[in-house]
Amino acid sequence: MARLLIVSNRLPLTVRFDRGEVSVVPSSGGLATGMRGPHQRTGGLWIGWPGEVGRLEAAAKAAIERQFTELRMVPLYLTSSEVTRYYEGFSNAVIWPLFHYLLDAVPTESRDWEVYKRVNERFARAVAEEYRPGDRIWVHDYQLMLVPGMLRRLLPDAQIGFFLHIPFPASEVFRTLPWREEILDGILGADLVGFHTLGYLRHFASSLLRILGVEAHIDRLWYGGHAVRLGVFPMGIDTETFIQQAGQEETIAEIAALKDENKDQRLLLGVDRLDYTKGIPRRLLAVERLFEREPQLRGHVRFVQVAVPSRTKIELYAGFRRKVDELVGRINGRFGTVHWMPVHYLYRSISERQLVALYRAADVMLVTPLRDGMNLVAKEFPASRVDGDGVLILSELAGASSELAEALHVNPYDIDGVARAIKQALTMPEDERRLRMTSLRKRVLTHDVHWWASAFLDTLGQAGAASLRVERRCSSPEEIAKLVGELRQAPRLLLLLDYDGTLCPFFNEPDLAAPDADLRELLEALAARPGARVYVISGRTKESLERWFGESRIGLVAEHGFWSRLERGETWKPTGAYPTDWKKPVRAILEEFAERTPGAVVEEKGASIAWHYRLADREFAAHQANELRLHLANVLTNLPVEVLLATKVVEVRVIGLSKSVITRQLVAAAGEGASVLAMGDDRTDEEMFSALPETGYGVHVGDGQSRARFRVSDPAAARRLLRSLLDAPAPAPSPAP
Ligand code: ADQ
Repeated sequence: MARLLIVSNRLPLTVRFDRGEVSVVPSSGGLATGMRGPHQRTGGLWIGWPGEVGRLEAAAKAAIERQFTELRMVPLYLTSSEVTRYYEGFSNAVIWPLFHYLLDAVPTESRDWEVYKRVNERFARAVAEEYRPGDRIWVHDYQLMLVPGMLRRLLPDAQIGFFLHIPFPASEVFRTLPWREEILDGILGADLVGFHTLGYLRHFASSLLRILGVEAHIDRLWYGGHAVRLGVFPMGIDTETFIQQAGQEETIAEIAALKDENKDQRLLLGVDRLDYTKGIPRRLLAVERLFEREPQLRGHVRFVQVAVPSRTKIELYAGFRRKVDELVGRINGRFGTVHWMPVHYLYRSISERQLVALYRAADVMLVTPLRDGMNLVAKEFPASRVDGDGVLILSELAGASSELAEALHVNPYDIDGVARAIKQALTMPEDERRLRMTSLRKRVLTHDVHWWASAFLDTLGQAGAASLRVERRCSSPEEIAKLVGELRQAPRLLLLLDYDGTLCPFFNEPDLAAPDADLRELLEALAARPGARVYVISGRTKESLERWFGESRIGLVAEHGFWSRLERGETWKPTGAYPTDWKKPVRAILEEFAERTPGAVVEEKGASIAWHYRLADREFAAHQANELRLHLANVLTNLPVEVLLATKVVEVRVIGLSKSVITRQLVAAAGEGASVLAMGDDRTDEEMFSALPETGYGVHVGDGQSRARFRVSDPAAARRLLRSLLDAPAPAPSPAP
C-alpha cells in the first residue's frame, strides 16, 4: 500500500513541559481523527509545525525527537519571525479574511508574502526529503497553497493532493489579491484539488479561466503538462466519538445537571472559535431582537455562547473580543434581572464531555457564521443528539448548509430573519423536530470523516495514477533525441505541420500570428533538405496561407484539407466537391450568437463556418460556446455537417472533410519507406495523427489529450525539435518512387 505523507501547517499534537520533563501529546481534532487510519495503515508520515517549543536543551530536544519518530511525525520548526509573518501575518491576516469575503479586514499593505513563499518552500523541501517513489502526498489548507507546485517541480512523478478547508471566494474577490497568479499556479501542482462544496470548486474554476486563461472541462484541466482533477469532498466528523461520549454515564449526569439548573428555561447554544467570520455579534443582536419582540420569552430562554480563544496575537482579534464582551454586557444589562441573565458567555475552551453535554441539553443550536468553509459544529450537534431531538439553525453561507437541508437555514446578516428562525425553532412541534433531526443524523453519520478521507484518497489514486501521468507528460529529452536520430537517418522524410498553436503561439488577433523570420528560414531549410517534403496543413483560409507562404517552396493545405497548393507556383485547388446549401442557416445561428457575445466573430470559409471567441470574456464565451454547441446539435441533425470544437473556436464544417483525407493522400504520394512526422496541437490534428501509417510519428504540442506518441510543451519546443533535424547532414536521398 502506498505510504501517505500528510502535510499541514500544524502537527496534530501539543508539546508539554512539566517540571523539566517534555512530552508530546497527540491532539484529537477532526483532521487528526480522519487522517489517523490512513496515517497508520500506510505506515505514513505527518509533516508540520509542532507549535512553539521555545529553546530546547539538547536532552529535551532528543527526547521529543524520539517521541515524534514514534508517532511518525516530522516536525518542521518555525522561527518566531516566521510564525509572525507566514502564519499570523500572511495566512491569517490576509488570506483568511479575503477568502471569507471580509475585504475590510485585509490590511492595506502586507509585506509578508516573501516569508509565506519561503516557508512554503521549506515545507516542500521537507516533504521531498522524506519522499520515496510510490508515496502519496496530501497537502492541507490555505497556509500551504504554494506547496503542491513546488513539490511538482521537485518530484515530477509524485501523486499530490491538495484540500482547501476554507471557502474559495468568487473570482471577483480572489482577483484583488496581488499574488493571485502564483497562488493558482501553486495549487495546480496537485493532481487532485478538493473543496468542501461545488460552489467553491466553481469559483476556483472561474478564477483559473479569468486569471490564468486555463479552462476546466467540468472537473478536469491541463496545466503545465499534467492533468489536474477538481473534486468536492464535504468533510465529516468523527461521529463515533460523539455518539460514545453522549452515551457515557458522566455525560448523562452532566446533561441532567444542566437541565436541572435550567428547569423552566429553554436553552439556545452557540459554540465557536472566537473569530470574526463566525457571526457572533450578529447572533447576539438576533437574540436581543428576540427578547425585544417577544417579552414573554424573557426569563424563559437563555443563550449560552461558548467561544474558544483564537489567534489572540492578531490585533484584529483582540479588538473583536472587546466588541463581543461589550455586546454581551449591553444585552445582559438591558434585559437581565437578579434571577435571570439572557446571555451566558464563556470565553474559553471546554472539554469534550462538557461540549457534548451542552449539545444534548440545548433546545436550539445556533450556527450562524458570516462565511465558513464547512463548519463542523453544525455536524457535531446532530451526531450528539442520540435522543433524536433538537433544532439546528444554520447559516446558508456555511459549507455545511449545502449538505444539511433539514436545518432551518438563515441569512446570518439578516438579524430580523435569524430572530424569527429562533422563534420558529422554539415553537416547532416535536414531530417536526424529530423528523428533521432524523434526516440530519442520517447524513452526518453516513458521511463521517473516515468517508471523507477515503473518498479523497480514492480519487487521488485514480487522478494521480502513475501510468496516466507518464502518458500525459512531455516526452523526455532522451525520447526526443531518439526520434530525431531516427528521422535524421531517413532517406525520405515527409513533414506534415499544423500552423497555429504548433509552429506559432496563439495570438488574440489572428493576423499577429504571421510567421517570423526564424520560422520562415526554418521551414525553407527543412524543405531544402534532400529527400524532404514539407507541408503546412492548417485550418486557416487559403488567402492567409498564400499571403504568408505563397513564395515558399513548402506545400500548403488550407481549411483542414478543403484547398491545397502542393507545389510552388501551382494554383489552389479544392480537394473534392462539397455541398454548400447548409451555410445560410448555419451562418444565421453563428451570427446571432456573435451578436450576443461581445468579442466573438464569425468567419466563413470554403467548406466551413467558424465562430471564434478568443477575444471575448473568457468565462462568458466558454458558456456561450457550450450553449452554441448544444443548440447546433439540435438544429443540424438533417444537414451534412458536423460541429468541431477546437481551441477557442466552434466550427461547423461539411462532413467528410478532415485533415485525415489529405494526410492519407500525401502519405501515399510520398511512397513506401518514407518516414512521416506529423505535428499538431488541437482536435483537428488528431484526424491527421489517426491517418498516419503505423511507422509514422505523431507529436502533440502542449496540453490536452492526444493519440500522438510524442509530446512537446509548446511551439518553441516544436521548433527546436524541427531545427534539430537539420543539425547533421542528411544521408543521400534514394530515388523517389
Ligand atoms: P474552524 O474555523 O476551526 O475550521 P469548525 O469547522 O467549526 O471551524 O471547527 C471548530 C472545532 O472546534 C469543532 O470541532 C468544535 O467542536 C471545536 N470547538 C469550538 N468551540 C469550542 C470550545 N469552546 N471548546 C472546545 N471545542 C470547541 C476550519 C474551517 C471550517 C472547516 C474546518 C474543517 O474554517 O469551515 O469546517 O476547518 O475543514
